[in-house]
Amino acid sequence: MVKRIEMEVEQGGTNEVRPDFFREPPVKYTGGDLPWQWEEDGMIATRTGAWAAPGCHDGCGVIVYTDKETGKFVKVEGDEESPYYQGRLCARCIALKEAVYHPDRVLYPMKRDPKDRGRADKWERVTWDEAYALIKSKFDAIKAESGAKSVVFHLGTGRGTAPYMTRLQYAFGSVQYAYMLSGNSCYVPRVAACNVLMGTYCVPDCSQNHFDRYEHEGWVPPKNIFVWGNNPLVSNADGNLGHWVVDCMKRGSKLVVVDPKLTWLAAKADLWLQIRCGTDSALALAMGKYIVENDLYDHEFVESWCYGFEEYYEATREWTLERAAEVTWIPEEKIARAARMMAEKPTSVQWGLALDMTMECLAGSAAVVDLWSITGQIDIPGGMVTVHQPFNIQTWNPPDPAECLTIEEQKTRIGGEDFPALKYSGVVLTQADMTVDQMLTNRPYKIRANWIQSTNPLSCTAQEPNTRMEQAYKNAEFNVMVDPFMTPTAQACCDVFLPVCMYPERNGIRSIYYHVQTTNKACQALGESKSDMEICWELGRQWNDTLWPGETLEEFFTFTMKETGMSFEEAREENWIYPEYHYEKFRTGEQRPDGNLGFNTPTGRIELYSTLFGQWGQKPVPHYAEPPYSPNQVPERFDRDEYLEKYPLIMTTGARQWASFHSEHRQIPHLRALHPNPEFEIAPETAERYGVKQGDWCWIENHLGRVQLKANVQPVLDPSTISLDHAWWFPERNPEDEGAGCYDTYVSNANVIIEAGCGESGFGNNCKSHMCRVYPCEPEEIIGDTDMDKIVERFAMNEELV
Ligand SMILES: Nc1nc2c(c(=O)[nH]1)N[C@H]1C(S)=C(S)[C@@H](COP(=O)(O)OP(=O)(O)OC[C@H]3O[C@@H](n4cnc5c(=O)[nH]c(N)nc54)[C@H](O)[C@@H]3O)O[C@H]1N2
Ligand SMILES: Nc1nc2c(c(=O)[nH]1)N[C@H]1C(S)=C(S)[C@@H](COP(=O)(O)OP(=O)(O)OC[C@H]3O[C@@H](n4cnc5c(=O)[nH]c(N)nc54)[C@H](O)[C@@H]3O)O[C@H]1N2
Ligand code: SF4
Ligand SMILES: [Mo]
Repeated sequence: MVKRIEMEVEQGGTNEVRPDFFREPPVKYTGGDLPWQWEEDGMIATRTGAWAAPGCHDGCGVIVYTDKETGKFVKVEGDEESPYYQGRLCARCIALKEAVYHPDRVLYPMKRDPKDRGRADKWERVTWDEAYALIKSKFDAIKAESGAKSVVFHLGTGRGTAPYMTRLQYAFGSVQYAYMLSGNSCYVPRVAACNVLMGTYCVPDCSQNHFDRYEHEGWVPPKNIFVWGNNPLVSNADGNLGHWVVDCMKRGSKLVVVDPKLTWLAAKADLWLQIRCGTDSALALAMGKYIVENDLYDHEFVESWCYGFEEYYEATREWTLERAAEVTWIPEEKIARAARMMAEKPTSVQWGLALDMTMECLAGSAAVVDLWSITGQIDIPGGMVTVHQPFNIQTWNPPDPAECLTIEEQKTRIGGEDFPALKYSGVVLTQADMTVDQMLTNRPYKIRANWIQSTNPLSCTAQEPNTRMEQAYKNAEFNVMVDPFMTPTAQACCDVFLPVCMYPERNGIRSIYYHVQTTNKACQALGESKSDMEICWELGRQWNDTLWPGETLEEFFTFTMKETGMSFEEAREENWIYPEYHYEKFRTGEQRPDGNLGFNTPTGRIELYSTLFGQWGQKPVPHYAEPPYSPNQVPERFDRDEYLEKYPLIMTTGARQWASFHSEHRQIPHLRALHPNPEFEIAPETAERYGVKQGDWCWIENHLGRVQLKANVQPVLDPSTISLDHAWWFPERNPEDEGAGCYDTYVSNANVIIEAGCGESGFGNNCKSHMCRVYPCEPEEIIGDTDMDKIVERFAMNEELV
């Protein structure tokens, strides 16, 4: 049945991770009947993109209303004309005013003697010029003595800052762009898997590439949508608005949800696969085997456009329905039904973080890429459409280091040589765990300073924050924080604080995959706060002004969006710009820089058998690895039976919440009221078994320590599994407690009990599958419920500013 494929397409793609070669089709669609700014009821209405700060992935189209007389922020509303968002808005945007006028916003640059780290009372106000001069002199001295590589630049999850901070670090000369999540396991592994196998990235086609959306001629809704390890209604992550899934369901799409938890979407799904945490790869392999053996795959697509089908099939051979059901705990007939639905056309997959958060996540994501490839879903209406940055605008990816640094400088990137897969994510990051190791051990050389912008590793990003991350930062002689709020990381570890402004107070460019939109300043920034763009531009020009063309920041924006043929101001007038979208680009040569047919991979095809993985000494075909901590195994250094007797429960963490973006928004009264305390979900029978009642404060414990969260007893999880909030800290608590104890940073932070470490590709971690036990806290240990009256009082808007 399975035959070896002969090569028909041109070979020799490059797997370029930066798809800068794409020439946009000449057709551009701009839109909106209303202009970018107008007057309404004594207010000025400004159209903008709601990216950050405060943080969100999605940058929805909104209208910010400001007082015509005072210029002050009044309210924000959804932009109904915006094709992407169509007027939808979630709680975090609705509560924006409380963030803008928050009493705890830092409004002036500050410095503190490193010997006073942890002391809230020791910050001293300085001018921007003083702050820049101090940073420049410290960084320059370190560069002269130890090389620019000894300064690491840290950024958190995707927000508008990345291309500016990386340009700043390249202007200084450092290649060390770090992200402190163990195994860099957010989004970049999925992107790397796609780039390695397909030479491009792809997303489900919910019509978002077309400015006329669901009306677009030629678009059809997916027959089936798989929501796999993702909760898009809450997270709106990675360029997908959760509403689109529902919009497609209304137009007939069926839904398959792969999730250990009965989410809102799972409850509405045609098929819910309640998977055991960390076993997604086994499910994908079994579906693949079923599809091949039942002759459900797309013969034309596989024969013409895929490489290594035979080897792929071989890799799935052991994954009988029976074996997969044993490993994943999903009944055989459901796996078979899912496989049949996957093979129907068009089917698309909205995947998520759970696929990144296993140790062998690259292999797991590859197994899913293989499913949509062998069933021929690629670049067809309603299927998996390939995307890139429109007009090559660098608003998400950083600039290519090759444009800015010498080859020698580029080679110093921590983990770069050890983990070649890293650079295939398109974001040229260091390997997180090696970076922390080096910060801790000074080997092979000391990391002497850190620039930390838009990330809060002690409360959120880093695993083992209390025993690794904090010490790692403290081991450096000079740390700079750039954030709108004082955070535990800044309070415990930093020496200079640069305050950033909120999104209604800044200009910028928002673009992800489908369109370009400017972020438009609607009101003056409070105090002396500045945007990330301004800060990076002002300081970066002092190091190397050739990297920052233009006399003003807006001229620099015009430079970065030059392929639109418009200036920043002209683009603002147009509201949003969509390039014309083409399907099936692999059949027309649009998928490769050399214009040949096929895909931009070494074989010119989708590599079910990955020649690159092979070159790097990794398995070229997808495979499954049991999580390091699971009911079936624990690392060898433990006695397995003893460990599992002590810590019998599976623990997943970090399922997104409506009221917060990671560690943010805990200080916003209306949002805190929606979710006032750190919680974990537990099935009723498990709760009963461990003497836990609804609302009990409990310890969740394993060999790394214990954290305290409140029980939410819900029949949404298998009795074997509990699900913990992540990123909890308590901004209302007094930072007078010195050091990392400030804001009770480690009391309820799930990462305290998640082991740091990555898989063989350099990607992957244990955040969504670990082991633990649960027991109620003794009364005297309980941190106590959040007193909302106190929160409302403590965080009332700053009346002097409103
Ligand atoms: N246990 C567990 N841990 C996890 C996860 C999990 O699922 N489970 N998820 C992980 C994932 S996927 C990620 S991406 C990380 C996220 O980790 P982080 O990126 O660190 O998350 P945040 O808390 O959103 O961001 C930190 C800071 O950015 C500031 N900020 C917001 N907007 C801006 C801005 O525009 N400019 C600047 N300069 N600052 C801004 C906020 O005030 C906040 O203090 O957490 C990871 N941690
Ligand atoms: N409101 C809000 N939105 C956010 C964020 C936020 O903090 N708050 N963070 C942003 C960031 S940085 C990211 S990366 C995205 C992440 O957004 P998503 O990809 O949606 O990630 P999660 O919500 O962490 O997890 C999604 C689902 O995976 C399930 N899950 C847990 N373990 C497993 C498993 O082993 N297998 C499978 N198949 N499913 C599992 C969870 O139950 C959950 O329903 O959200 C972004 N958007
Ligand atoms: S997804 Fe929600 S919070 Fe994020 S920008 Fe859009 S409306 Fe605002
Ligand atoms: Mo993330």
